[in-house]
Order: sequence, then C-alpha cells, then structure tokens
Amino acid sequence: MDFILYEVNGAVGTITINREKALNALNSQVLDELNATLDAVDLNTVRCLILTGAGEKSFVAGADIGEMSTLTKAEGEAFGKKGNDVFRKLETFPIPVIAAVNGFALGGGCEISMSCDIRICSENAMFGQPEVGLGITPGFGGTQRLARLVGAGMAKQMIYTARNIKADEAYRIGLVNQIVKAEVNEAGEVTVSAKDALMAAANKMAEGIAKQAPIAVRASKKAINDGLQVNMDEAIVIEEKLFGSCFETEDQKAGMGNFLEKDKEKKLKVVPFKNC
Ligand code: DAK
Repeated sequence: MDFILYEVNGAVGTITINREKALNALNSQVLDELNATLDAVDLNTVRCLILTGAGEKSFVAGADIGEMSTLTKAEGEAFGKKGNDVFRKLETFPIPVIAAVNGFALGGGCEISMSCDIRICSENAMFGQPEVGLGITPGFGGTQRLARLVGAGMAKQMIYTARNIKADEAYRIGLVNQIVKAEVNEAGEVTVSAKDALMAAANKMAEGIAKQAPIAVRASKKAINDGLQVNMDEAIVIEEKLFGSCFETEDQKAGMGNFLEKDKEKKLKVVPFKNC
C-alpha cells in the first residue's frame, strides 16, 4: 500500500493515512486502500481501531481538490460513492473506531472523523466544512453526521459560513470528546509532542475498550447506531434484542459470575477474551 499504514498492538489496530505531503488528502487510491485495510482487519484479535493521519500537521485536509477539480458528473458520482461506502464501512464497523485527530480535519477530513465512534484531538486540531467556498455541498455525509452530532443550528452555521473551528470550540460543541495537550516541562520545553501525547491517549482509550467483553461492546455500538435511525419505541426494541443476545455469551456468565464470587482477578482474565 502506498498511502495507508496498518499496525496491530495487542488488541488495538492503528490505521494511519499516510500522504503527508498533501496533508493526507483523500484521493481515490487512499479510499481504495482504506477500504482494503478495513476488509483485512482480523476481528478475532483486534477489539478497537484507531484512525489517524501521518505527521503533526494534518489528520485529513479533505478530499483531494486536484483530483476532484476535473471530474465529470459521472466521475464525481463514482468518487462520492467510493467515499461514502468506505465512510459507512467505518461507521458500521463491528468494533469501535477512535479518530485521533492531529491538526486539520477539513471537509472530507471532518467527515471521516465523524464516521468514527469517538473523536479525540490534539490542541492544534482544526475542524471545518469549507465546501460551500469551493462551490459544492459537503458530500461525504457532512450535512447529516454533523447535524446529528452537534445539532442542526451549529451544523448549519459551520457549513453555511465555511468557518473552521479550533479544538476548544470543537470540544465545547461536542464534536470531540477530548483534547490532548503536548507535555511541557518546567522550563517550557516540550517533552512529549502533541502527536505522541494524542496517540498515547488514543491507545489508552482503545485498550480500555479492548478489555471489556467484546460482544457486549459490539452490541452496544450496534444498538446506538441502529437506534438513532428510528423512533424511540423501535429503538428500545433494538436495544432489548441486543441485550437479550448477550445472555447467550460466555462473557455474560463469566462477568456476572465473577462479580458475585467477588473474584476480581478472574474477572480480568476471563471476561475480555471470550466469545470474540
Ligand atoms: N486536496 C489536495 N491537496 C491538498 C489539500 C486537499 N484538500 N489540502 C492541502 N493540500 C496540499 C496542498 O496543495 C499542498 O501541496 P503542494 O503545493 O505542496 O504540492 C500541501 O498539501 C500543503 O498544503 P498548503 O501549502 O496549502 O499548506 P498550508 O499550511 O498553507 O495550508 C490548509 C493548510 C489545510 C489550510 C490548506 O492546505 C487548505 O486550505 N487545504 C484545503 C482544505 C479544504 O478546503 N478541504 C476541503 C476539501 S473539499 C464528494 C464528496 C465529498 C467531497 C467532495 C465530493 N462527492 C460526493 C462527489 C469532499 C470535499 C472536500 O473535502
């Protein structure tokens, strides 16, 4: 692969979009390689994914404007479908995906982060949907996912004005869950870079997820995702069915059994690694 790196550490897989010279902009090849990487994730061992961009400056600076500029209508539709298919694959991926946003997350970059379950970012992160300034609408689900995450009013303001927002504002409106700062010593020297601190925090969160009962985590993701698409009466039924399905797992028996036996040691050993 030219533009995607994939690394597995224990139960955590990290996908890095590696096109730093173009600020990790998404061209067709990046999308194809990302799609193939997701297909190749070994779900028997990997319990949580991290998605990030290479370097310190940019997560993903959007879809590749150079490639898009010459597209015909049919090619534009094909490009849009390619992006939407892989974004949807991320969103519905059986295990959680954490976007570790280092720097720019603009246009398609903001949109791909919103296809992930959780976003954490570095202090220098910048989010935005600048498409209307380029004469297009957000095309990789931005109008839909942004409105669902931060509410219609804030999404409309961001999209209509094409204004980029910094990490603190993204945090304030609920677009990101956490901002991670570089570590600095008393002399003011950076001891851990913003990117390294971000990846350490993303890994800590991913490992925390990977330690939980995997079927219950997957079922929770499905319940939230599917439930948000329907009304509350139907959503509760979705939750009931997924809740019920947990009672056929060894994790549920071991997890509750260990609690009742007050066996914390056993709980740690048994629950996380059964029934993946
Ligand atoms: N595409 C291609 N190349 C990009 C790029 C992008 N989105 N963003 C940056 N680059 C490239 C620059 O061209 C430059 O390349 P060289 O000139 O060195 O060869 C290199 O990355 C470094 O960029 P800058 O020199 O511009 O770096 P600065 O620090 O000065 O500025 C910046 C950083 C992020 C503010 C600036 O690069 C910028 O404004 N980039 C564009 C951001 C943007 O507008 N992103 C949204 C793109 S629109 C669709 C579905 C979805 C979409 C479209 C269609 N369909 C359904 C059909 C999605 C659209 C978008 O994402």
